[in-house]
Amino acid sequence: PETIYLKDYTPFGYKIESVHLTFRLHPTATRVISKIAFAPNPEATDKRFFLHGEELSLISARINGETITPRPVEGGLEADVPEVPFVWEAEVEISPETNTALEGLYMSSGMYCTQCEAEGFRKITYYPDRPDVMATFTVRIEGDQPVMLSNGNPLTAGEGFVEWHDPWPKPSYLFALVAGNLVNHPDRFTTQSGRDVELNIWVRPGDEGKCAFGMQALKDAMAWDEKTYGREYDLDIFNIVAVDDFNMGAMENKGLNVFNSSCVLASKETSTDANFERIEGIIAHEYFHNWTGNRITCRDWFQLCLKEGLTVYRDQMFSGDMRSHAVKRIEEVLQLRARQFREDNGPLAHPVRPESFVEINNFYTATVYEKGAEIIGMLRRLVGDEAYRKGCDLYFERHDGQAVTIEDWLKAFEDVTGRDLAQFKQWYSQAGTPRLKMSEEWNDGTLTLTFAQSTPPTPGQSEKKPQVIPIAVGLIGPNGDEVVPTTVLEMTEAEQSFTFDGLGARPVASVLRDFSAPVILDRAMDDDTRAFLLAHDTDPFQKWEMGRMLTKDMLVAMIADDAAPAETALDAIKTVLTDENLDPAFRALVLGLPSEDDLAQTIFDAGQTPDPAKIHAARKSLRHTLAIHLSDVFPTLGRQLETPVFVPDADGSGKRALRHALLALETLLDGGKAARALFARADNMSDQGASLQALLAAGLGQDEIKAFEKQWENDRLVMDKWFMMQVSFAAPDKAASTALALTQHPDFTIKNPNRFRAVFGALAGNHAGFHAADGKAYQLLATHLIQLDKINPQTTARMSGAFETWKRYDADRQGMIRTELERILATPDLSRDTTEMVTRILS
Ligand code: B3K
Ligand code: ZN
Repeated sequence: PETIYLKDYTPFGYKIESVHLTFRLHPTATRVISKIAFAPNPEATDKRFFLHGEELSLISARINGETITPRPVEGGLEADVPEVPFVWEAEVEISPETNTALEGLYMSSGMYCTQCEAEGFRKITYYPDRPDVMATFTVRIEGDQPVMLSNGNPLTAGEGFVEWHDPWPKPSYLFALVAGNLVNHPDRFTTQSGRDVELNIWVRPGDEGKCAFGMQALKDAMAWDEKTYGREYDLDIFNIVAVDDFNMGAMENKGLNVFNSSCVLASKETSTDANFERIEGIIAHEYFHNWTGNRITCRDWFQLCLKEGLTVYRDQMFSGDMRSHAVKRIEEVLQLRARQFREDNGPLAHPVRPESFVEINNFYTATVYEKGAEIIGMLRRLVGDEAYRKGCDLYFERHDGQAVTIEDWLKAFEDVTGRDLAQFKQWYSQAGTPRLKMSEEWNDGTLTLTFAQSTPPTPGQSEKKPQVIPIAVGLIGPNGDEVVPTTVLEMTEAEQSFTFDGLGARPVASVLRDFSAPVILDRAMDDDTRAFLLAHDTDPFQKWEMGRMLTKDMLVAMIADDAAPAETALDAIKTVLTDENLDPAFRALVLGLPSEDDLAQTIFDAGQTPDPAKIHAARKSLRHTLAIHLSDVFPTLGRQLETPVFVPDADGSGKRALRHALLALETLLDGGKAARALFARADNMSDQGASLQALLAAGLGQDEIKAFEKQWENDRLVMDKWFMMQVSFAAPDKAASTALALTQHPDFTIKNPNRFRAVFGALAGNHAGFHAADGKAYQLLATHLIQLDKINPQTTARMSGAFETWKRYDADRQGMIRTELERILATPDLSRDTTEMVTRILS
């Protein structure tokens, strides 16, 4: 397969004035008739008229009304065209029903829907399917479906047809069409300038009762973007549709967002607190794309982080405002470390703005999204809140209606601040997680902090340059009072010192507050100092981080030499846990132990080979010790944390999170009594799911698993949880056989990405089970990836990332994984998506 390079970018030879599309819907023979007004692009030198097109049957093509015969070429067609404006017309036939890749126009539960980002529009009609070609679309849909939707505002409707017009120029990846038997949950929103907007969430009949929460999230997001960024909605209607078969979370098509039903449908009976939080965040994310992505889009796919990193940053700030910034930041860092650091420290490491790709869908990664968002956070910290807002305003004003680059984004901030952001820009081009080594010196009232930065080599990048690292620091005096509030040190050199003088007594430095940069801080610190900061730090992130370091070190010692858990650490955790002045959600996070995957990486980074079975055993043993150590506080705390009425807000979910964390520990001691009681009386999925998980984690719960299935057999989204939990909590020697047995269940299907992920995502996430010494889990996953690749390359490629950490492990495991990866690669007709991923993982 061909590799595409950023350096090869050239503009398309033609501009588009308008696009008219007619769809005659049919499950296996949909006709798409296009009429596109082209004009030569004066800024382009390459005048080749090439239109992308894949899996299309061309019926006819015309230029200025005259029938022509275009030349078929790899990935599309070419034609000879006039050097003046002309009209292109084509009719093609496509088959939505047999489109199992869920890209282009496909069918899900009897309903037509589309997914065009990144390059799906070329499976709908011949078109310059690249983000820098923007045009206004008018769409006519002919068919007998009760509801037929496209982008923009409704134009006309009649017997068997509807027409839509989108006045805002957009690239083809934002095109959408939905048609089916849908019902809506309607609402309205008035924008700050007085535009009255009709809002709808469209779902399958029966799901109407699960839309209210998503609708409120949408209205909150609309109001937030006006208040925080001055950005207003720009059409008369905003539609959201829930779809069961979807490769990712959701899609920001202009005026017609399409959602994986798991990311929009919510009810207290069927959704956990974590589901509610995620739904709120994703609805906001897709809505925010209307400005960061749609009105201003990417020049080419290498600039993906321009819209994704920025939009993730925006949704993170929104969620923080809606809930708690402290808790949200800790959750973000947990995610970043679990997904992005893992990626950045393995064979799939790539810059936030990659320089080449084979299949762009493989670059919708934690690095582009999450590290991309961290870069925006650092930029804001460096320029300050006011200049950040001014820079954004300038960016919106200057580039509205354009397809732009990271350079354009940064230029807006250079122009409002007068700063040179050249070195800062390296965050976009240099892959790998920087290591920041810190040492300190105390001399007569002066504290000197010295930092040395280095980034290990990553694929294709052996040499790394120093980056700009904002290090937020505060100082805590010996009596626990803060003597220097947060200040941001701006590190630009490979090694650099910063001094604080005029200090009375030697303070303790709180470093990298709020996780001010996505780096790995290496700092020698004893348990007492950590316990001190855990008790006194005013920065919630660092406070949590100290607890995390205490438990991590304790676990690493237990794994290495079967050491007993350290009393200082256990006591420090208990103190935080029982501190009623602290948010329960925060306390729950302090009680959470580092994951087995995290421990494996830590052990590997320290130069040792992680043993998954030992890691699992140590974590289990620490959980048991913690349970005993905390058992005297269970009754009182449990009572304080009751939430008689379920409200999925920060307060309610925080209390439940802590109560569930305690319940999981208690279940290790009481034979499942408390968990069974909660399971029996639960009136919401948070309680029901958490009690079932507590039982499963303790090796109990088989009766409850049966009851749960009986209760929820007709609810797909809840059944995904049922599949997932059993694999996630299976004992290491049972994980592969549990997954295999579940694939025989009548409700298992590899065609539905949510169901496939429920079983195999859970298998890959069960660290000790996935890495069980017999290699059965590796084999099982590889076998199913090979099957899925024929049906859905995108999800296959994504799931192959389960193997990305293979070089951490011993020679036996590496050998077994290599065998499986080579087996996948040897599959005849393996997709471009999976071929690229597996090749990179193996390299
Ligand atoms: N932009 C889409 C992701 C498209 C993924 C294509 N494989 C959703 C989002 O980030 O909002
Ligand atoms: Zn996005």
